[in-house]
Amino acid sequence: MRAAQGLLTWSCLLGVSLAACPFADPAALKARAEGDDAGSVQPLTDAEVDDSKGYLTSDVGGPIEDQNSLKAGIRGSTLLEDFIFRQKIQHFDHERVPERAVHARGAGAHGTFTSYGDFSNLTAASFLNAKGKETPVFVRFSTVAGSRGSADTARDVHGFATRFYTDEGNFDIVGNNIPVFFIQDAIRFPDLIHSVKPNPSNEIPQSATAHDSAWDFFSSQPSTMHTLFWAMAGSGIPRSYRHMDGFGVHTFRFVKEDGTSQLIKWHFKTKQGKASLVWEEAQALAGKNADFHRQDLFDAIESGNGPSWELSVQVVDEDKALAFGFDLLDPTKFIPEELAPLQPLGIMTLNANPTNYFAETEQISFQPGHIVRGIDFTEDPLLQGRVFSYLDTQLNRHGGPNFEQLPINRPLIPIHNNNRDGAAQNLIHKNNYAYTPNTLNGGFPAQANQTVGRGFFTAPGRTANGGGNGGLTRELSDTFDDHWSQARLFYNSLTPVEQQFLINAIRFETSHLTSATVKQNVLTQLNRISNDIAKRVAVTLGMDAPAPDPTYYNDNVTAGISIFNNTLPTIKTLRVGVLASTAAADSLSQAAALKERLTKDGLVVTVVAESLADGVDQTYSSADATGFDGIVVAKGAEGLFGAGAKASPLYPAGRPGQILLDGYRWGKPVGTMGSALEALNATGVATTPGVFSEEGDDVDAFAESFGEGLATFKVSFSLLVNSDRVGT
Ligand code: HDE
Repeated sequence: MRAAQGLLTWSCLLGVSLAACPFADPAALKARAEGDDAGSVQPLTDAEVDDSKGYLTSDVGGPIEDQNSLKAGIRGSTLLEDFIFRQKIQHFDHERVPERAVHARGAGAHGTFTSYGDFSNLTAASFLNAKGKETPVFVRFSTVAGSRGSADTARDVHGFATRFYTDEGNFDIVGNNIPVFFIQDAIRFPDLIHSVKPNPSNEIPQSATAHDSAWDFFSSQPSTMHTLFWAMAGSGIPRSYRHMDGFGVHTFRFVKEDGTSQLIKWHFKTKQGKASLVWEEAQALAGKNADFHRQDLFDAIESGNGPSWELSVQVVDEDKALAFGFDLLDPTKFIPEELAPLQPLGIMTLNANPTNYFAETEQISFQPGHIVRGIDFTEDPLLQGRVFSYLDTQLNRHGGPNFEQLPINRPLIPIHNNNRDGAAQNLIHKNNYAYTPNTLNGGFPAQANQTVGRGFFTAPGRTANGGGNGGLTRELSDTFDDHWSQARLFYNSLTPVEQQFLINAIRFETSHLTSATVKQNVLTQLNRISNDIAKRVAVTLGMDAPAPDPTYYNDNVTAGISIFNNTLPTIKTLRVGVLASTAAADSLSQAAALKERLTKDGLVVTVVAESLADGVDQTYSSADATGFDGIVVAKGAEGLFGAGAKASPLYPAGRPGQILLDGYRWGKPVGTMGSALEALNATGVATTPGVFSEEGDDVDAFAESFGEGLATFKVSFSLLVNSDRVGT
């Protein structure tokens, strides 16, 4: 076999038999290069372990007889000889890998991306080259600052990382739910993260920025202002992963088949509509259900209501990189939709939960460097650093260079290269000539290019110096200097209620500060965005606001920013609590009727009563307003509310009223049926917008108006734009 191979190579080199020489004929080279690659790899199913039958074995297959360790006599010490014991405990001791340095807390799911058409007029990327073409995806959502066990509803930027398993390799968009970032140069990332993470002395506070060091950094590094405003508004506390958008953040590049390229920004627009929690609710949730977002995603997919996002791009010619009054290489800026419309490319739907959290969600190793043919980078200095950082971090997490071989990381197409060995090598390479160029393996793996193998290429016209003079420098371009105009644009584009919530959030965070210098610096920065904001925060801090600093003040507004200004396109999967009483027979029967009717709209309905009687799903001992997007009191339950309510030993005093009142205070639609109207008065809930009272028994009529309330989502806030809560 070896001799024959040698013969082929030599005859090829000496030109004796050109027909036998793969280098000579591109068609032959192509045929051989692609010959054994037919069909795609199925890494996940190939790796599945089915324990539904079989005997317990050790890691090397020997059957295990029982679960006791081997001892020197029935009461004697455990023997070193017990390799079964040692293997089991040792494996357990090594069960964890280092958690992600940032974005440690997250949840993910599988799905499919379907292209709307052939976009070869924009990019050579193969997953976008045909209408209806389907590409498997895995998406991982996350918070940034918290550790792996932290609560889902911490106020934070949220990760939105998507892997496309394309037929030309893996492509990752490692994005966030906010279209801009805190800093402009990757070298500052460790500083940002150190400032945000808990105090090194006592590791307090977990997963929170309401502390001196975070705001010290924010106010000393004003490039953070714009992203900070997004994080302090609704995007920092989304209702669920399903109700948030995703963004690539940096400007990337689409490269066409002819090598020409254009600049792009990636957008994932949620098909569920955007929705957010309110802060107090998020805080309560952190204690009541730390897995709130994880659970929501899992349940939606299990119930067949997997979420969808439309993937779009904004496309801009390279010579317009500075045309909008900011630099497209500056990741603290977004392009308002009015300046570059969103061009939809396809739809992504998540439809399968991971089988094993660790194997899939924990081990997936996203990298901005995972790009495919047709997509390229820009000189955004944040992106440039990320291309290094993610590979480096995966090496640390997985203890070696073979993590791309893990089932969740393997591309669906075969891999051929000269990378060899390393910890946990899973592949058995047959080629003994692991170098290029070679003759001894017939020149394989062959080098791809435009004609054969559809080789990866960098946009040919790309310049490396961003139009500068190419001299070495450690400066940032002065086109990156304006940190305040877009923060103001963002603020202007919110509804007054959301503006108030943003200010409340800054008040909450800065009220935790102890350093007078930091507080003063925060006011200085806020004042560059708006004197009104600075004043409203200053009053809470008991300080004087600085005089107006109007250089960057503007009245510009842009679409697509407000969360409260939208009606949800679907109310399916939202959760309704029906508060009923076992003490009144018609209460439970009406609760059942409400449940039946609301379930028809795809709502998830929970009937709550004093004890788990027939038709009761949850008790007042365990239920609370965080569990519901809307709350209805069924008739006959009114006796459980208010000061006059008969105390029950079954739950803490006042629980039913607390649920109703919390729901109302947190902007959820609340409603009553018939006599239950009394519950409103008893708990001090006024009949204002957001409160739906049906006089009679007509559950259909109730469901209709209540459904509209759910679609408005934070209904009482959305409607009470001019309430006395706003503008203070
Ligand atoms: Fe990340 N980031 N990041 N980041 N990032 C990581 O990589 C880093 C940045 C983002 O679900 C780490 O695998 C640097 C911007 C997401 O697995 C790490 C810089 C954006 C995820 C890392 C940034 C992100 C990460 C930690 C500044 C939005 C989670 C573990 C140059 C566009 C991915 C890991 C997942 C994770 C470094 C800035 C998004 C340490 C150095 C900007 C969604 O490598």
